[in-house]
Amino acid sequence: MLRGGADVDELSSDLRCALESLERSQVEKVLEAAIRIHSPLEVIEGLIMPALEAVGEDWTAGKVALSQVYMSGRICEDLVGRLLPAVAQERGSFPRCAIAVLCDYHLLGKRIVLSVLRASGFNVLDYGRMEAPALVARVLADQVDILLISVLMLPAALKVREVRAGLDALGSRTRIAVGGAPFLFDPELWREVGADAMGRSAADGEAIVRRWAGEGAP
Ligand code: B12
Repeated sequence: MLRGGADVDELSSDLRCALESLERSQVEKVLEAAIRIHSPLEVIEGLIMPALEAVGEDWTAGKVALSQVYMSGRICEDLVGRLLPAVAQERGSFPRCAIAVLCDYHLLGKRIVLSVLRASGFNVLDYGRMEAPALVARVLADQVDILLISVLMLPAALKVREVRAGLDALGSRTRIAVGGAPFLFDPELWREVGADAMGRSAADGEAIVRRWAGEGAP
């Protein structure tokens, strides 16, 4: 999302170093420099997200400890909260949207998607983290039109099937949009678990909701 160039490469590598060494003040400095040139969403999706993914890869390769992944996630969660735009004017009650993290504890992606949708004026219920049966019950009780599900673990992604089956069994017409790492790793997975759409970013989430709300191209 960020335009390439020396400044972006430098910012990316500075951010990754600052995160891995857990120097919060340095992370703040890099983000302050980035925000002078780019929009908050560009900074989040073009810099923070890839930096966290790189930290995750370094953990997989045994180069950093899980505590570093955890702390860098916490630092980013906090700073992203400050970067996200304030809630904009609401558009009214249609479509009724809700968002949840299904069965896992990776919460940052959901938080960003939620904030972007709210900033665009959509009234989105935040269900936090839920298991599949409780999620189905809640969606039915709230008569949700669009359910956004965020997952970062493959076993959690497979649980979307349970949500779909539970909703179908009770005659619900709720549409499901999914996002998160397993769907990025396997681009066909969203169809296999019975979702109606998949988004790679918060901006995609907004585009999906707009389309289903009848605001965009079909
Ligand atoms: C930070 C992190 C953690 C932190 C989470 C902190 C927190 N509060 O969220 C901690 C340390 C707790 C953690 C723990 C674990 N983690 Co972890 N973690 C990560 C890491 C490095 C980054 C995740 C992140 O926050 N990214 C930044 C956010 C902004 O990105 P995002 O969530 O993808 O969301 C964006 C898009 O995907 C999209 N999006 C997301 N959801 C949705 C939904 C919709 C509807 C739409 C449209 C779009 C959308 O928009 C978002 C904004 O742009 C990833 C690496 C990766 N490649 O993702 C591993 C990763 C997800 N973790 C992994 C693992 C294995 C674990 C642990 C099992 C480790 C362990 N052995 O204990 C535990 C499990 C915890 C659990 N049960 O949930 C694996 C998952 C593998 C898999 N596919 O199953 C990954 C992929 C690392 C790896 N390469 O192996 N983790």
